[in-house]
Amino acid sequence: MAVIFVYGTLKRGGENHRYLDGQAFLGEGRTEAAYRLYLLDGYPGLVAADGGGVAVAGELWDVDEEALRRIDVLEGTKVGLYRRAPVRLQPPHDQAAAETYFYARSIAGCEDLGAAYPVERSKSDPHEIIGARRPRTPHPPKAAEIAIDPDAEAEEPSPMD
Ligand code: PCA
Repeated sequence: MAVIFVYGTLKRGGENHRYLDGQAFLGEGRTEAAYRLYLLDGYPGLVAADGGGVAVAGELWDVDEEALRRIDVLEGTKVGLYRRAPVRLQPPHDQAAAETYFYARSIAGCEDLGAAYPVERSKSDPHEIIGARRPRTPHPPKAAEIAIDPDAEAEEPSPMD
């Protein structure tokens, strides 16, 4: 048996969750704030951060050897797509000796997902398969995109000043 931390398509409701059929759900969890999450080709990739890491949300599962082997194949560990290695988690899972799938290729140009991958972004969304548009939640503007209005009135000085 092995404990894995899943943060992407393997989560409950995710495109590849069936790979965890019959395995034991141990609970939701978060990594230490030492990682970053990027959107690759419809699925996410976790990488170790050189500073500026976030606490990535996911799930802990206790899996048997057979399931682990199948998931290794799915994640392309032999072909260098992901690498399964120990991940540092926050309590109460900090002693779980969990491993996760680190993305092993370049994340250059990939969207930064922040601290979580919403499973509904999975590529197998039927709306996307039939080429229809589906509503996306708008991204919050980045700080640099929020216009500063130079004509905005300065606050009235208070009579106490
Ligand atoms: N599957 C694995 C790694 C990335 C992905 O989409 C997971 O869910 O953790």
